[in-house]
Amino acid sequence: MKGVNEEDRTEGSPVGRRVVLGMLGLGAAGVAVGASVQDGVSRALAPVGPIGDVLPAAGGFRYYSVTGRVKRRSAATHRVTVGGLVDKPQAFGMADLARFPQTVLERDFQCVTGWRVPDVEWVGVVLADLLDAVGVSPKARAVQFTSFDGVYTESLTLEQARRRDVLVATQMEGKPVTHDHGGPTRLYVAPMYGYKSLKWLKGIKLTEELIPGYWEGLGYDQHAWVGKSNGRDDVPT
Ligand SMILES: Nc1nc2c(c(=O)[nH]1)N[C@H]1C(S)=C(S)[C@@H](COP(=O)(O)O)O[C@H]1N2
Ligand SMILES: [Mo]
Repeated sequence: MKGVNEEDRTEGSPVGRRVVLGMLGLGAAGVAVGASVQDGVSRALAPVGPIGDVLPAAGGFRYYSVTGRVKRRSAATHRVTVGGLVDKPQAFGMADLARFPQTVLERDFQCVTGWRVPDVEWVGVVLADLLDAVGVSPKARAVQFTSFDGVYTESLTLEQARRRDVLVATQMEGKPVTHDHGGPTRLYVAPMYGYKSLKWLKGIKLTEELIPGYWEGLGYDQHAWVGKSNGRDDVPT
């Protein structure tokens, strides 16, 4: 019993995250770029612990927020904007999103720090359908996502973003996505690790270049396929 608890605690701790960073190749980056990168990452990761952004949540999830508490947005007034290299920038409210075909995906949700929640059900609009609605410019090669926490960002190549298992999620486990899980709208990138699934989604921007996200800037893989090697990477050239 004691052993189980201890292991569980280690997975979400700063140590756990550092070990995983090593696995993802940060060790190599540290060697190549110099000690300052490693120091920077350690400092940045220090708040990732019981004090700051890791709270135990129901059903095996942890609530993550690199910014601590985030101000709530009411579903009635919340909008997701889609802009950048598009023909017709638009802001979608919850009622607008509800008019698109709804997709249900049930998958394991996996964080790189080791925790995994089996069979989580998400409902939302396939991101590709939103992209088609605004019309993507031929110059666009990537998509950047921003959060109304004001800090967290993520990105995908346009090819990744057009997969049918990438959603703007509005429901999780049969209910509207809760604030703590990133509602009213959250990105859900089913084939990748949890850090790609940006919470409190407010902006979707088509870009020419792939702009690394929050954790990528700290050494995480841009292409975070679960259970696949980097052989599937498809960086735009
Ligand atoms: N805005 C924002 N999105 C985020 C994060 C975050 O800190 N801030 N953490 C990411 C990570 S590392 C994981 S594993 C999942 C965790 O989702 P949860 O908080 O709903 O459990 O959210 C991802 N999206
Ligand atoms: Mo994560």
